Amino acid sequence: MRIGMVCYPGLGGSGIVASELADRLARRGHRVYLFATELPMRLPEGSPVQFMPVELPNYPVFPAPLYTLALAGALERAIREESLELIHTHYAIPHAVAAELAAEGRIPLVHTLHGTDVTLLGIDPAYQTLTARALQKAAAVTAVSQNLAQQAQRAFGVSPQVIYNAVDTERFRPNLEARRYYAAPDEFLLVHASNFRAVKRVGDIVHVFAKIRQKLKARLVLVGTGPERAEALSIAHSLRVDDSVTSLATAKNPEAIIGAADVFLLASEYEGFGQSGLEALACGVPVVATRVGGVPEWLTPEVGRLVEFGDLEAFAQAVVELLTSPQLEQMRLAARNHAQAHFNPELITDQYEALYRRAHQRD
Ligand code: GMT
Repeated sequence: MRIGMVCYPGLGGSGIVASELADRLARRGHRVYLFATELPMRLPEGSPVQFMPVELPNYPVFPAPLYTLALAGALERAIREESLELIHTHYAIPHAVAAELAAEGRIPLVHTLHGTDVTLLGIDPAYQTLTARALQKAAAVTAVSQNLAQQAQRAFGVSPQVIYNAVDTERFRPNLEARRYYAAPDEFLLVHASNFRAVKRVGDIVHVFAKIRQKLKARLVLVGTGPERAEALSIAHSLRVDDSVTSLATAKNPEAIIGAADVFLLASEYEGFGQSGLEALACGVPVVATRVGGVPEWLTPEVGRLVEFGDLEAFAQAVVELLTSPQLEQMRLAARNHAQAHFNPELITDQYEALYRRAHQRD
């Protein structure tokens, strides 16, 4: 099939999911065109996917570059010139509307909802009506968790099929030999990785870490960067734990450090899924996370702990209990097995392929 895939190229999980899916589909023999404003960071090197840059011409008359129109134009050209047979967008805003503008009913559209495109932007009156209309007209809508599918029903009046995210367990694997680069032999190594947006509550992670430090010797490595990074580091300074916190802003190979951790921390206010936590499980690293959004759908008691959002005391307590538990080693094995068994990339690609076939037949 000739598939146009659309995503944001940056550090966000939706771009990762889209790029890796595009790559796997192309390796199965589909012709896949990946549309984004820059080469997506996690598109594997040497991938057979054809990157289609979305140029953003700006003119002084525009208040800002017209991304939706530029993307719609690029998709429309590819429908004619590359004979696209289906478009699959990741993150509904504004991709669902742009694809609808481009296709005008000529080819089926599939949209995958990821999180804040429903819970934050999806309820903003500036975007809600037209996005709902585009999603309702699509051949298929998917969501990355049951929780997000329910939220989408309320926000947009659609009933998405749930297709969970996958994790590449070849790439995300235990890496305990690297532990010595990040922590002293007598320190536990705790890791958080994200795009440091407000919803990730990285400040809470630092507060939790300060509580853990009162009980155990530990080091916190913060992987990635974004708007809240400076604030998180300033909290570490004010709580006098900055000498035990390492910030690694570049995240080209997050698996190298995640695979060396004892426990992975995720304190988000909401997660449509929580891809970084699943990547930690694949590395054999148990996760302590807030009970929000789609997180409880992959974080079971055998592989980690759920705590109520905002209860920092309980969060710290759960981490200390895990680190000192005789079951930690068993949990590490269970974490990797769980990721391999339930979030296998090939099985998840099968689900998308089946969906594309149905969408095409329906059209
Ligand atoms: O997590 C982010 O801030 C970025 C965002 C995105 O769309 O790039 O991530 C969302 O999609 C990921 C992939 O499906 C999910 O794992 C994240 O949970 C989701 N983020 C939120 O819902 C906050």
